[in-house]
Amino acid sequence: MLTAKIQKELNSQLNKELFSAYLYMSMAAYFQDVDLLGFANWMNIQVKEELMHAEKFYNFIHERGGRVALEAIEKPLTEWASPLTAFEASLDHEVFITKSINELVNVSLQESDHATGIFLQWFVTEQVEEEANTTEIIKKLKLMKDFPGGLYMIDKELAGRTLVMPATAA
Ligand code: OFO
Repeated sequence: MLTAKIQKELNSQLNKELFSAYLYMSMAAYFQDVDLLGFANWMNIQVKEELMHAEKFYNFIHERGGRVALEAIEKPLTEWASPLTAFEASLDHEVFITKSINELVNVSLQESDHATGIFLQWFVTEQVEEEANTTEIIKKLKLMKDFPGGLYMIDKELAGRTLVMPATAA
């Protein structure tokens, strides 16, 4: 059984995961608009991953006898000055999500809800990967900044990203 506090926090994180999907869908649309289809592909895969994150929270709340209560999803930005700016915004968002997951772990400890704590460990690990993946692309974008055709090389590489289903997906 979930305490009211944990249920509220889990629902709030579910909303943040849905916003993540919304934000990355907006970034995918931006990349599509500027004909960077590999970047758009990468972001579209990210959307699917975020929806899986949201689904994990949705399923866990129900599994614990709680009640999912969906809230309004914030409107994301629709334009970025450059691919680098978009990826920097993506990293900022992932850092925000990492902080939010860490705070949720703290709340689960305060409430002595160890089942929620164990559930959240998957997300603690996932956030390391989320930040690393985005940081790697930012590094490449900076490295290739003055190299003619560099952006298209990265675009070609990002076109190859496919959805990897996590073994522990709920
Ligand atoms: Fe991008 O990890 Fe969920 O939000």
